[in-house]
Amino acid sequence: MTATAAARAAPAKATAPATPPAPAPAPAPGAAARAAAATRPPPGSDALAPVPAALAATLRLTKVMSGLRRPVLVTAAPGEPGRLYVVEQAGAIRVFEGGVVRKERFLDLIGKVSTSNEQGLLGLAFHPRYADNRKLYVHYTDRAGDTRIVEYRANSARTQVEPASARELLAVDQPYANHNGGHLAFGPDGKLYTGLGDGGSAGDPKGSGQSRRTFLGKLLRLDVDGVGAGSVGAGSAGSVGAGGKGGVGAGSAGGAGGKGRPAAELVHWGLRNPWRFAFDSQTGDLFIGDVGQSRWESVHVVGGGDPRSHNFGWNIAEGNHCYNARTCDRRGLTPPIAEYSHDEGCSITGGVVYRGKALPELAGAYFYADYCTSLLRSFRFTRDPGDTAAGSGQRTGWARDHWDWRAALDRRAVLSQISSFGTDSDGELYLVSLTGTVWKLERQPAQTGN
Ligand SMILES: [Ca+2]
Repeated sequence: MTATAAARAAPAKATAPATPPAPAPAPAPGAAARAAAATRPPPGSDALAPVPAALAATLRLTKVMSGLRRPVLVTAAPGEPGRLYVVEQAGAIRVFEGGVVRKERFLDLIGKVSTSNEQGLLGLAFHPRYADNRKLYVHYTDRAGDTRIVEYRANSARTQVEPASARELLAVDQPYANHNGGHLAFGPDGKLYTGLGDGGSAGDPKGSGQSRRTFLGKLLRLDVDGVGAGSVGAGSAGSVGAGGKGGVGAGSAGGAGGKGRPAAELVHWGLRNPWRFAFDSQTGDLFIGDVGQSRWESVHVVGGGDPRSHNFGWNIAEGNHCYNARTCDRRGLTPPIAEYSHDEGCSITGGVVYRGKALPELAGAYFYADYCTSLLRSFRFTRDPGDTAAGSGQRTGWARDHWDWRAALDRRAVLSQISSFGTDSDGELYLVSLTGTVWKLERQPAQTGN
């Protein structure tokens, strides 16, 4: 999210790639048809358009919480309808229920986390079987600024976390204070996914995005239910050598596996700062909002069940564009599905796919925003039917119904510093502002005029 102007100082020219596309591999039976399909977009356009007026007129944003301290997340726990958890960056998790934010903290890590602009308590996810096992996961930067992912268990009443239940799953050294990623979400495979930025500074000076020897600049996953000890190096088919040769992890505090720790697998790479990502609860599609450096903010999408490891290009490319060079070799890099330039924002806040009950006309719409300008948009992802067998480096699908919401939902321009999106147990959509406010997307009350 909050990359500073200083962090963006490195100049980069946005230039159309001069590199020709990679030569096609020898076709397998049926591959020609798939390749043809892969180059043919589905009906419709990916062009940005205002949300249809008839739809916009039925919706509104309603303020449901205020007075929070730098909130960065709202989420719900399985089996707890009517309750939301709010993460405050300084290290508190608070409960929202019955229209009020409870005074007592569900978890208090204040004093254990670092507090510069992009540091702190950054992520929270509940175990899919939380209703039975009361396990939850947090992602924070510790007092030294290094990344920690820790499992906790709630008390039997689920009113507070038991501090003594802490089990550290992953620790990664951070070379700089910014670009820490921080999100946590369980995937359709039951594994815990997290994103780490390139480590920080500007321009990825350590080359983390393109290095397979660091967890930085990656999307990772952990099998929190697996036996920790002995799983080092196990990896799995499709993992990018994470832990496999002991390469990754050797250079990271804690690294992959270790006593009581699950091995972390590299899933996707070439990311700069995947501050927020989300899975579509219906399709398993993965949406990653990757914060750009100087010119371009990107949304990457990987179809549910796609077994490949995608390289999204940083710091060879920034979105669809060469970074810091007129030409670059973008072969093997998977392009974003949507992007916008710094003429329209400065730091993307990846959102969620709407699968709620109240607004069925929004089913499948992925929302995202910009932290700096409160740009607010959505699109639907159409998976490329040919995108199954080939390697990383081709378009995974297409954006459709790409809508600009700001004029419709923020008529008085009150949205600012959008830090996150979230959903409640019904799948209804919330926007979180770092200024302390949480908004809910709702149906306008029926007009009862005379
Ligand atoms: Ca960092």
